This record gives sequence, structure tokens and C-alpha cells, in this order.
Amino acid sequence: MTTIIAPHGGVLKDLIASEKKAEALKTEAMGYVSWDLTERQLWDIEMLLCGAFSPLEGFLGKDDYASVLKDMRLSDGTVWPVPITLDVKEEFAEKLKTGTKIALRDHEGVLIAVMTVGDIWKPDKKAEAELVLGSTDDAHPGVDYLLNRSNPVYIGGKLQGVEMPRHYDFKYLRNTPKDLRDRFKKLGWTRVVAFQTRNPMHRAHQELTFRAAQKSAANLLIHPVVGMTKPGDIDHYSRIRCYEYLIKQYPEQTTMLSLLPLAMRMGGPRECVWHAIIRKNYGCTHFIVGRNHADPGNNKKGEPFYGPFDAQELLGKLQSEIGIEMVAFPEMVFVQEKAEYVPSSEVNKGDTVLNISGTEFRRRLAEGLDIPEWFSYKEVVNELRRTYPPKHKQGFTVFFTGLSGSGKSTVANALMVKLMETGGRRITILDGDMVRKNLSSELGFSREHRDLNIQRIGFVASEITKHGGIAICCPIAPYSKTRNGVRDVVSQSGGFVEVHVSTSVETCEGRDRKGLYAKARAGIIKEFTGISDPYEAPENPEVVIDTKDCSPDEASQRIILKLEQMGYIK
Ligand code: PPS
Repeated sequence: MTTIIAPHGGVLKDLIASEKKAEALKTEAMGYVSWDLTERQLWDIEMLLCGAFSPLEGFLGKDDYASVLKDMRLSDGTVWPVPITLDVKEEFAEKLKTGTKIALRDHEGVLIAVMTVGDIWKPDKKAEAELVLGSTDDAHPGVDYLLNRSNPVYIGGKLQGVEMPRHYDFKYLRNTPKDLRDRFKKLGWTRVVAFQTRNPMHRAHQELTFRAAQKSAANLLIHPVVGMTKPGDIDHYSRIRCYEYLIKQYPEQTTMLSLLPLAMRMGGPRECVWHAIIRKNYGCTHFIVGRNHADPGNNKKGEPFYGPFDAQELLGKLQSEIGIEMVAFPEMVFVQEKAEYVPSSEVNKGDTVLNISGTEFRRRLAEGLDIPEWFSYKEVVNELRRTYPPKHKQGFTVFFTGLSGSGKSTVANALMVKLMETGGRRITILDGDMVRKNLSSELGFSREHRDLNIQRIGFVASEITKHGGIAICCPIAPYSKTRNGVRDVVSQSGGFVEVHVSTSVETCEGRDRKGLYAKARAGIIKEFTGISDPYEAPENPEVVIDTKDCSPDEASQRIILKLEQMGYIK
């Protein structure tokens, strides 16, 4: 490990071992137990190894952890607001004791670092959530991660880095803190103001950052997070193509774009302090903080987790100790009469303020509606439209559920034919029988096997949807929880329409086209849905059809109308 005294006075850690040492570590590590780093741990370790989390030299031990939670400081008193911990499974922790060396690997098994285990402990995660994030409500993405997705045991210890996690995208925009400090030095940038973002930047952001740079007489670093952000955020590939356009809108030689491999916790005020420390490590002298910094959205009661200026207030108190100056900014708003953006504090009485919220912007993208030039650059909007086509160009899944013989396949086929008549879309039917032959031939009809079957259908349907196609699924899918799981997965990539074919068991049995009900009654077929196995009717399906009094034509037409109403066909 080397320590560099930074031009701006901050100490920068570099935890990557020399080439020779790294080779030796690789050989030694063959005899160590291995931990496969989770996605978030991979982002954290990248930040640790390159010095972006200086002065940390590894994952926090128990004393530092307790001190960070309680006082926002490491045990030596240095300001550090967010616990960086390595969470592992109990079975793994049982193999360890203080002094054990472990190999930390990525998902392909590449050795990233060797860690010498210091402390091993079981944290009180609710207390951590309350102290660090100010809540235990898992509508907060950081709380959700901590309480529902992280492992139960923490291990702390120093790291010896072997290899940085690999990235193949936008390499020319990826810089370590040392790279950026060197570049600033070479360019003569002695004052640099950083802008943190996890969203596409529009005109208001350009105006805000430009004014902030002017105000602080500094060069500007656009420093977007490309690690983990808030679930549902726009992917970093699309955002970066937007930033690359936007960067050209600043005066030449004044502004730089670089990517930050951080896993955010959406921790508002504490996160803001953390972001400032990180930017100082990257060689910045100033840091822009607007309203709702690193905001997690609302809690389950619909109230905000933090006040809009809590982050400014906290960093305001700690900035001089940290050694970076905060550039606090109110919201920028567009004043129609002036045809320009001004800070909301400068709006005069009688001014017409125009605003498009994030939600409204996403709605307009989804509906393919106009997005005015005063709001964003047309190149930025076009880029986002490429990734987020309007609903009628997105893929969707129609998911039928109902008893055997209820008419799912018949209606599904009628629907497919009608959609094919319109043309322009690729359609795949995932019929119950067909899936069981091709995808799930080894499965039976126990709850576990049925769930697996539906999950497989859901996976294929979500891939089809993601690629802009139409998936029509018609399994029995008797369990609500499993169907809802499919809904969640598919909805991330496009539309999802659940159709409950509610035809009664009496009608299905009366038809008994395959003779299965008779066999089920005779006990020849076991676990038969509706006879000897449960069927949980959906609570909120988009469409309900009873084929006893509805022809396939009528039924498929109702689904078409629903799809039209939802915007998926035009
Ligand atoms: S599930 O529960 O969704 O996994 O069932 P699915 O894969 O849709 O069932 C496909 C067809 O299997 C036939 N079959 C049974 N259905 C229900 N219960 C039992 N025990 C059973 N055994 C065989 C039945 O014909 C299903 O097809 P459909 O098209 O629904 O009639």
C-alpha cells in the first residue's frame, strides 16, 4: 500500500499491491477460503482499492463501525458517515477467526483482493438503519438493502488489492482519484467543483452547474454515479451518452466528465457528507449540493424521509473539517418571461415559472409526448427516447391464469391471431402444455415444481418483453405469490397484463376435453388443480373472462381494448 499526499492536502490511499506482490498473492490465495463479492461489495471494494474511500484501508472493523454509526466518525475522530462493511453468510463466517486471510473474488472467480480478517460480528441492522439512514421503513432503498438483502454477519479487515474490478464500457471516462488529481494538475485546475448525479442532466442542471462553477471561480467536474443507484433509475449507458452531449454545452476547457463507481445508499444528509469526502479524494476543492441530495423518495406513509435542505445543513457544519467547500444551490426554475433559468430564490412576484417534474418527464417519454426545448436538449431527449421508447413500441406480456380447460389457450390463440393481423410485432405463445414439454419436462405438479415452472415462464416472458416482443403465457399458475413475482420481473422491461380466465370448475369439468377431470376424480391424476389441489384467484387482474358466456372473439377483443387503453397498442 502506498500513501500519496494530495495536492489539496488530503491523504490518498492506494491499496493495489505492486505487480510482483500481486503475483505472489495470487499464488498464496489458492490456499485461502474464497468469498464471492456481491454486486454492491464489488463497487465498494473498487472505491476502497483506488483510494476513493481514503482514509479507509479495508472494510470497517467493529469499533470503527460503532463509532461511525454513533458519531459519524471513525474511532480516531476522522469524519466518516457511512459504514463500509463486508456482509457474509453465517456458514462462511463460521470458517473464520481473527487473522484468517480470505480471497475476495468477483463473480467469475477473479481474485480482487486478499483480506486479513480483523473482527467478525453480528450487527444490529435495525439500529444501523435507524442511525445511518434515519428509518427502518424498507420503502427506503438503503434500508431495504440492509434489512432484506444483505448477509447477517459482518467481517472487517485490511485489504491487499490484487486487481481492480473490470469494466469494459466507457473506459476513457473511468479515472481513479490519482488519475483525476494528475489530470487537474497537468491542466492547471487548482479549483475544481464537483457535481454529483444519478439522473440524466437537462437544461436546469446545465445552468445550475455552470452558475456554481462561475460562483466558485472553479473548473467543473461532472461526476455521475455509475455503480448502484436508486432502483428504477435510468441505466448508466443511456445517461452517459446524454452527459457526453451535455459536456459540449459548457465553455471549452472548463469542464470534465468522469464516472464514479459508487454504490449509493440513498442516505440523504449522511450520504452527502460521504460524497463530499469522496470528491475531496478525487482532488476537488468544491462540491455542489442542491435540494434533496441523494434522496430516497417517500416512506410508506407518503412522507419524505429527509427535509429538502437537511443535506446542505449537515455538510455546512462539516465542510471545513473535511476540507472541501460546499456550493449550496436552490432549485433552478425556468421563468417564461425571461426565457431563462434562475435560482428559485430569484423568482419575482408575477413571474411565470415553468416546471416539468421527473415523474411528468417519464410520463411524457412513456407516452411519446412532446418534451419542450426549454426543458432539455433535443439530442438528450432523443437519446432517452432511443432507450425508453413510448409504450406502444415497448414489449409486453399477456399472462393468462385459470383452471385446466378454462379456455386459456383458445383465447390466447385468438388474441395472437388478432395481434398478427395488425402486424409489426413478434409474438410467442408460452402454452402450459408446450412449456411442460419443452422447458419443464422434468417437473411434476407439487407446489415447488409448479412455482419453478411459472418462474421459468416468467423469465422467458421478461426476456421477450425486454426485446420489444409480445409474450402470451397460458399456464394454470395457481399461486398468487408466484404470479406476482412474474409481474414484478416483467414490469421492469415492459407491459404486463394479467388475464384471469375465471371459468368455474363445474364448467371446466363439464367440458373435460382432455378427460383429465374424470381421471382426477378417479384419483388416477393426483394434485389436480380445482379438484385435489388449490387455485388462488388473482386479486387485481387487468382482465377477467369467464368463457362460459364469452366467445373467444369477444374475449380476445376485450384484451385488445385493455392493451389499447394501457397504451401498449396504438
Ligand atoms: S402449472 O400449475 O401452472 O404449473 O400447470 P401447467 O403447467 O399450466 O399445467 C399444464 C397442463 O398439465 C395438465 N395437467 C395438470 N394440470 C393441473 N394439475 C395437474 N395435476 C395436472 N396434471 C396434468 C393440464 O392439462 C394442464 O394444461 P391446461 O392447458 O391448463 O389444461
